[in-house]
Amino acid sequence: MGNSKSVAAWQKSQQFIPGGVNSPVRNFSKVAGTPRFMERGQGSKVYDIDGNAYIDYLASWGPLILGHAHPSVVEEITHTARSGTSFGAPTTRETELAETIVNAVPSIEQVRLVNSGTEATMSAIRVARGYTGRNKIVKIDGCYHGHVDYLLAKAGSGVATFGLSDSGGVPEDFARNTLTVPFNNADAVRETIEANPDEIAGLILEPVMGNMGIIPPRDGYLQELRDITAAHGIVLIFDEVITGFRVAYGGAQSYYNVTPDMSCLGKIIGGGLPVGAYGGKREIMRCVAPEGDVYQAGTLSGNPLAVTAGITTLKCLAEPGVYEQLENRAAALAAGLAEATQKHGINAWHSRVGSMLMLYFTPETVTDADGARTADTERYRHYFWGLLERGVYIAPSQFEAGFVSLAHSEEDIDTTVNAATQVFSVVRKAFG
Ligand code: KE4
Repeated sequence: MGNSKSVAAWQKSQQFIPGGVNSPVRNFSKVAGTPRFMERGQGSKVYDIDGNAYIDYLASWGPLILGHAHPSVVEEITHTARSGTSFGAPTTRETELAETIVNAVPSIEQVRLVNSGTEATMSAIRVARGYTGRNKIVKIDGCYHGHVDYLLAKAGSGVATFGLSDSGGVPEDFARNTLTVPFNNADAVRETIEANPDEIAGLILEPVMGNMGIIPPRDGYLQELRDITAAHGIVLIFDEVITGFRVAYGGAQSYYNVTPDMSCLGKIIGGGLPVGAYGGKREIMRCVAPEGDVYQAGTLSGNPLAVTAGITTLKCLAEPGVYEQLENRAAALAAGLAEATQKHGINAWHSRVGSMLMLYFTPETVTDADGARTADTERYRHYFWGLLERGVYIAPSQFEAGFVSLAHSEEDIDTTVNAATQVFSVVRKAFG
């Protein structure tokens, strides 16, 4: 059906919006083509304005674990909207979502709802600094925590996609308190702490890296970070904006059985509407205004519509058998893709944790951001377009993640593997 309407829409959007998009990674610049303007989604599919249908593994970058336009979510949002959309006053729904999160996530005794993952991580770090009275933060090379000024150092996601080492517009002294270490290397953390005695407020990381493709923690790594930070009074912060309610109902911290001091959430807890959250031990959260002196606020924080979408989504995820289905579907997809790359002699590193997965076109083993950077992004570009032309929509960047939802059927998985098999034969020919 072509893409003439998306071409026209993009030409127009670029007149009014930088890059024609409201978030950089949407603009396909690293796969060199016209972004597809989406009209609607239903279950595992999205449909662009030219009428093309795609099996969707982007899932709006993670939130849509139930699939698009889930009937319960749509019904509850519609019902709620009829009573008003925002009051700027407390509602019992916010308490219901907070209680659900507290009961699900081991590290969280109290939680503050915000409007994005960026707000969540920014606020968590401010709390860690307020709680410890220290200034420095340790982050992991390749982890992305949203567009927080001082966390854009060596970030993943769009920063990596666009080959930026940092972001423009961030004064040097903003990043001065940010120390960066490689993933899966506990000694580097020990050395950094020794070099900055009693100065480090917090260590923030994605427990499974999801913004340089998918990179799992090596056995024992998270527990080592837990032990090191506890020994030095450093607040350990798991950024579970992607992994929260994704890899397990209790997030990566329950999947790996390591409990941080604070956690950040987003994406899935909003069910496709804007919700972020940060929380942790009650002793730490007491610092947050109005109870404490660490200020954080938001006009639409805990918004009734967004909170309703989140509550409904988490209720669906609490049903028996949900994570087994996600595991089975994602495992079948990963196995099919691995078989297809082997069949066509394609050097690829396959990585998956639960229903989030990615393949890297590299002969290397990927255990940190440097390993991910060995991936052949030109091959990935061919893979992306080959799948899109065959009705499969994956992340338009090697440095992102793919997501399987409860709406993906066995037929969707078979169709995807067949399409990938065709693409790998083309890639093999194109790249020898
Ligand atoms: P938001 O501010 O985009 O809601 O969340 C920021 C964020 C924080 N932490 C992690 C681990 C994240 O992955 C994100 C956002 N993820 C990116 C893509 N991986 C969102 C897509 C985009 O930037 O448009």
